[in-house]
Amino acid sequence: MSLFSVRMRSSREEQGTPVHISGAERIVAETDLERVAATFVQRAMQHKNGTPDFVNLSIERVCPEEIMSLEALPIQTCDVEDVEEGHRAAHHLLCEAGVSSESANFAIALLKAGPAPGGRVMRGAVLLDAEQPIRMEPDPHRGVRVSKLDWEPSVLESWCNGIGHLGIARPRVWEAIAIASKVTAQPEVIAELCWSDDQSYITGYVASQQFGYVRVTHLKPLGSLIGGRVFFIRAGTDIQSLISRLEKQPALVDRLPTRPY
Ligand code: PML
Ligand code: MG
Ligand code: MG
Ligand code: MG
Repeated sequence: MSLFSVRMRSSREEQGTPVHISGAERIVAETDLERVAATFVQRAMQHKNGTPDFVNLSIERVCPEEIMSLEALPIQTCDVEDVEEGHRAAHHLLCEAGVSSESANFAIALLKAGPAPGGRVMRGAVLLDAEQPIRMEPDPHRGVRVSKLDWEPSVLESWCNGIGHLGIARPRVWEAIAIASKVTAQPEVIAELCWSDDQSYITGYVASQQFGYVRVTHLKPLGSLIGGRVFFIRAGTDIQSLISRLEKQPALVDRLPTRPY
């Protein structure tokens, strides 16, 4: 069976600069290509953050032997009252995972202000040194876009059935878990911090192999278009090698967490 990586990203031009609106990723069988491509076009055109004037849809064959097998991170939820408490919780979780207090604070401030130059959102993630607050991604406009990943369909189905009672069996959550599972599986990555750039969505997460995917229920004010991802990396990391795996190595979540959710 042939597998294909299908990717979409959309943007609109503002004062001569393309501003990221949305993106999506799947790895699918050839027989599913047309259907998935159509849902991505629909998703791009109907995004809550606005109508794009540029949509890039790409389809690329994936070599099954190259696929990295991933275990889904287990989920926990940290309920907080407001943004301030959410940021304190995220800071605490990051420090427990091995990130320095300075780097954690820097990342939170960066996602609050908009990580790209001019306080804009980035298409990809920031790479931040976990010890000192130094950005390592080569292009701060673009960042590092985690790519070529998906869930194995039967594993996703079991996952949805298993966490049904939590009410979070939705694409936004399982796509974020796939990203966090691929990112934290890299030995150079200690943790990830994320909150959405979608103005209607305020829950974000801190992910690490140590604690799993910890949802923090309030990380930004409702109505804010600013969000993104920060990956905290070990000092001395070979940045090009890490970026190449995150962006190019196909990966499938094909195992449920061995620990309970
Ligand atoms: C996004 O929408 O871009 C990221 C969503 C992160 C949080 C998902 C969740 O509710 O667990
Ligand atoms: Mg989004
Ligand atoms: Mg996004
Ligand atoms: Mg790791």
